[in-house]
Amino acid sequence: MVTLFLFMKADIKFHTSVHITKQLPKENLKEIVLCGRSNVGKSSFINSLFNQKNLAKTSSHPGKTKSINYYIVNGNFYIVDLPGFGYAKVSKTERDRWQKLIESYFFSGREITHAFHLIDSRHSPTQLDILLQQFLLEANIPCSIILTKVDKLKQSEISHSKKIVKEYFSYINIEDDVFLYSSVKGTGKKQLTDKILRILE
Ligand SMILES: Nc1nc2c(ncn2[C@@H]2O[C@H](COP(=O)(O)OP(=O)(O)OP(=O)(O)O)[C@@H](O)[C@H]2O)c(=O)[nH]1
Ligand SMILES: [Mg+2]
Repeated sequence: MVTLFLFMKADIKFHTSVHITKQLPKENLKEIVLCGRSNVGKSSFINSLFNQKNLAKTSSHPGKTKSINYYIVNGNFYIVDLPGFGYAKVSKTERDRWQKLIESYFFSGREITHAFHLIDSRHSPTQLDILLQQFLLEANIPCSIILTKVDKLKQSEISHSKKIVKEYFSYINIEDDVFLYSSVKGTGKKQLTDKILRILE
């Protein structure tokens, strides 16, 4: 059994950026993918979980990550940062390009071992979050939800946020597959590290 130590010492490196599907890596390693709306904190999640400062580029302006970014951990598995969706200001051409890229990624027959669907804990899931969930179910990709930015909420609001997730996605197991996270405070790091280790077993 790999221990928590693995993550503290994890050797994570940027691997490649994918703008069109033929750029997808040839190596067939397990992939753990981060998806969700723009600005929910996907790139910040990578930096904080792996104790990095600026490995994944983050921004307070939505739409920062525009390509599928692959990171390789201990030469052993990929963490995949998907560009966020639902950012109103992108052009239709850009949105269409995004949709095509994401769809072809999920249907590329890659070894997508698990998807983490990140949702800002301050907001209810949107129509696009619901679509993403349907999509992951159809593609048969195991999924957990991460409620992000919990440092911005009071305890009662966090409980409410969990309740909302349960209402929207009743099939998700709250105990095993809903996580609270704060990249700022480090909340949830241990739980997520343990989860990833279980996924990789
Ligand atoms: N308070 C707080 N802010 C956070 C947290 N995580 C991310 N942020 C902030 O939220 C903003 C967006 O973070 P990103 O990590 O760039 O979000 P993203 O989901 O990768 O966004 P796209 O690349 O546009 O899809 C940045 O200003 C971050 O500093 C958190 O846990 N707490
Ligand atoms: Mg990003």
